[in-house]
Amino acid sequence: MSELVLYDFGNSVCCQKVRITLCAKGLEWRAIPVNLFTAEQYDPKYLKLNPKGVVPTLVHDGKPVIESTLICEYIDQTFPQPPKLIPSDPWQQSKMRLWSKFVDEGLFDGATELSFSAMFRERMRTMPEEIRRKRFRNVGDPRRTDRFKSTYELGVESPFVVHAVAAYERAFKHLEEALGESGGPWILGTDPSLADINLMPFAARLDYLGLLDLWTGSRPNVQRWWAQAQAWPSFKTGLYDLITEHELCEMRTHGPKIRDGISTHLAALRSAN
Ligand SMILES: N[C@@H](CCC(=O)N[C@@H](CS)C(=O)NCC(=O)O)C(=O)O
Repeated sequence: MSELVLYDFGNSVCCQKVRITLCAKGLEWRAIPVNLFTAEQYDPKYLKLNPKGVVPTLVHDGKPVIESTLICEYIDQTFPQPPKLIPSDPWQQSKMRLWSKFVDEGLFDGATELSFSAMFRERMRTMPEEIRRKRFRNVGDPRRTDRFKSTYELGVESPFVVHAVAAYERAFKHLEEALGESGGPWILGTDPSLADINLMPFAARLDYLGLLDLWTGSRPNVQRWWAQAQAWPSFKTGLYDLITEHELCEMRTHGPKIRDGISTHLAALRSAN
């Protein structure tokens, strides 16, 4: 019997991708929490497993796998029991991987900036200076420090929040079209794949922040996809059920405070296009 250990952090969107994948494959795992707010990700022992100092890391029988997109692919390939989450047809595979790219090339940073401007910023204000400095620290990615600092200082007026709004707009525009072409209910057609799993935590984050309808209001295919995703048992067990009441309450309380600012950015973006 193989052992799966997931280095994990509560409401992390990247960890949620991995947990949904594990649930979809019917796998059990042992979670080891890494508290990002007390800098546990920079513990030298953890950095040996994940040199970027980020979660998730999956350790399978002693072998560490990093990067959530790669972890999800690793799980599907290592545990071949149904459901198959990577399609076997190469063209379908390329369509599936397009969604990993949407996430890794914009949506992940976007979700971080929106969450940061809405709620982590509030949390950081009340932190002791020493801990706050550690939050700005990074292991070799000065772009992340720039983003964190800008959003900490400027909130919703940070240019990185504008980039976040644009990344979500590109993704949802494409999703509406892709679902129209595949006929749904999932991105590639009749079965859920890693394309859907990749996207679920990013839609969920907007939903819990009370912002999702800004993007889905005029997109009926996306609305149907989101309803279907929420009803999928692996979404419930891998994401929704693992969010604490406190985390849900934090998102629901702080999200609406940035809604007007986000609407303004979105309107400006749409009228410029
Ligand atoms: N590309 C990485 C990104 C991982 C990542 O940045 N995870 C966030 C949590 S969602 C993190 O650990 N951040 C570290 C921090 O906030 O200090 C992946 O997909 O695994």
